[in-house]
Amino acid sequence: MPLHFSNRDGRKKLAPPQMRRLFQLRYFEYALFILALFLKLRYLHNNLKVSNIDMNRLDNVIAVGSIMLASFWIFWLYGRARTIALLLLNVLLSGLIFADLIYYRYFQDFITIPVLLQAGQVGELGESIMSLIARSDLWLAADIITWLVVLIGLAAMQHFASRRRKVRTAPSPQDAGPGHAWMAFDELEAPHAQPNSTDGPVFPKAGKRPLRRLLTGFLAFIIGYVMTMGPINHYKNTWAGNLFVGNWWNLSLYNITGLLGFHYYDGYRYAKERLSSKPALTREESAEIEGWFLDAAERRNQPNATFGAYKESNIIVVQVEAFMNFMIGKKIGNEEITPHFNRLMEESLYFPNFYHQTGQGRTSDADFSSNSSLHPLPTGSVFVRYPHHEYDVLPQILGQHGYKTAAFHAYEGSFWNRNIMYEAMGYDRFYSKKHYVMDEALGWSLGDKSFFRQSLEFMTGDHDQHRNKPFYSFLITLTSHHPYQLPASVSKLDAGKFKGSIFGNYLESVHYVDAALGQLVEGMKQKGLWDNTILYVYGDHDNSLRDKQDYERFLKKTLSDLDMHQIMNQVPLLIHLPNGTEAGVYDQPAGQLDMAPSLLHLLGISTESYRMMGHNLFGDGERFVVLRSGAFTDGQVYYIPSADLEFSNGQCYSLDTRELVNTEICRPGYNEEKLRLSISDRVITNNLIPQFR
Ligand code: GP9
Ligand code: MN
Repeated sequence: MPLHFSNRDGRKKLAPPQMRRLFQLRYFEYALFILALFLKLRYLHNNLKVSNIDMNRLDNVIAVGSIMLASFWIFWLYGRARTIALLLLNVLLSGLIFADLIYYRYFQDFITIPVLLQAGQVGELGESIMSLIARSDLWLAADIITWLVVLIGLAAMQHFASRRRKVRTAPSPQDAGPGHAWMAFDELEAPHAQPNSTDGPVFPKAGKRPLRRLLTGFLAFIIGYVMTMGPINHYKNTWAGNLFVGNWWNLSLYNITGLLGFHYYDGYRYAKERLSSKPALTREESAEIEGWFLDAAERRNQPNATFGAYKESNIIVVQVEAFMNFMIGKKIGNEEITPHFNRLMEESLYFPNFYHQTGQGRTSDADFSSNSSLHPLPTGSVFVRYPHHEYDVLPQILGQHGYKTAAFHAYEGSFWNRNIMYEAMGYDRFYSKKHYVMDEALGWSLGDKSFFRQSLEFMTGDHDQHRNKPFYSFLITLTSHHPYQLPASVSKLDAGKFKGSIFGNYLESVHYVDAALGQLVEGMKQKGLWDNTILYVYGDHDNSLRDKQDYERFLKKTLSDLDMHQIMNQVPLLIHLPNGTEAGVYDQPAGQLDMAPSLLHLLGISTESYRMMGHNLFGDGERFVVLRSGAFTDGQVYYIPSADLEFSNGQCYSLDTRELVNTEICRPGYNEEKLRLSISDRVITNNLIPQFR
């Protein structure tokens, strides 16, 4: 690429050889482009300020590879078209990085395609956008500005040179016109042009070489692909095995793929979920599903004395992290593990045969199932996969009945896609980590004691404009999250023989949460909420500790497969009604799907027109609890599916004798369980609820 200057008589002459060599590098501008984008990705990364996510050497390789994947095609262009394309691509990618950075500073998440399609989420930034921009963000535009300045400078140089020529000599055709400023770029494509030929062609033939450009583009793609996918596959085959299956958090995906890789994956994920054709339902199938819901509504809606008995009460739901049933009422040494919960049970309804019904979506599944009365999906989380489909969910229904509604969780709002999903569920507010003062740093985030105290302030605080409305508050605790490590100063339980083991740590964590629950109750009393609020407390899922020996040592008995299965799937449910009414132990099987219909029943809101699968815990109807794994119980039998999901290979137990019985006894239940799971899956994935309304 000979770089030309104009000499005094207006004729082109070559730049000095050193400079020429520099600019003769055919890929100089591309290398500059890659470097600039790479530095911008690093800039974004350094601004994320998130622990446990670093950018190591392999991540750098991914970053460069993913830039090449976005830009390989520019080699197919020629001369000025290529330069313009590169500049525009730079503006586009820099804009994306900038937009992600701003979005991240507010939502601790990255922009995804569903977010872009749903303007509300981005719009929420509104006036805060200015406060989210840092002066140093100008770095993101530095190279573009420089590039533009160089181009304008070149244009100006050419312009003045041609004016001088006009005065002294007759203008030659190629000296005139706006295209002149691009001459240097066009000539990048002409490495073999005659260096001394001042009148040579502006687009020398040698540079056009379409086949060579085509191959260069493909080569860039292949290099980019290998640099991106090589390390990602390495991560997948080592520590990140399941991340693309559950994909619960965009940040953990980013940790593997980098920013551009994340956007590619997001595009793929979106296309797979939205654009791939789902088998359409026949009219008969739709009618069957609709019929099932109508029957369920009839079974559920038997008005009795409790229907509407707590009309317009406030509701506080507490979904407690990894809170299991096996240690409720139990002691270690002489100490109760959950003393506050145990006291509260005396004036509450307690359901010892309550099951979590979660799948891969863990906490988000418990949340979804409890609020929508539908099953979670067999893979992934509904929060992440189908946040924009419609559901009959508690916050939305209660909002329509005059309640103010809020979700509370002192962690990153983006985790489990909550920012998006909570808006879609109709919550008025979502208080996430950024709303809380970190005055009790514990585990993943804020300790549950402070979380409850501050959440109560939000519910009742002076800033609350809807003070006279009843409220629905959905709280999710976090301190008792795996790996259950509490600082010694916070841990108040002596786990005895379990001390120092993860099982012991779990018991200590749960003991802390129990104390926090005690403080929540005290706080509710102090704020005058105790007698006009329904408190609904349940565990979200198991603790992921599956070593049978621990449970046998703790419970001091040998455990059968049935015992173990129940232990891992039972979480406690406690409902405290104003004035402690209806208190007692309720042995019937129940599950997370039962929350929405039961609470609506207490408030006197009929669930007849809602597509809900759960029971009314305050009615006398049948009880049939289906777990996402395909296990089920009706209170008489308990079916545990086999790994191959072949019915006859499963185990059918009598709950009366706790012995295995003929598997065929479980067949009717098995058929019903399969039907329910498939109805729920179809309602979610085919977005059937708006169709039924
Ligand atoms: C974090 C919390 C934990 O926000 O919901 O989720 P989990 O890992 O238990 O599903
Ligand atoms: Mn959880």
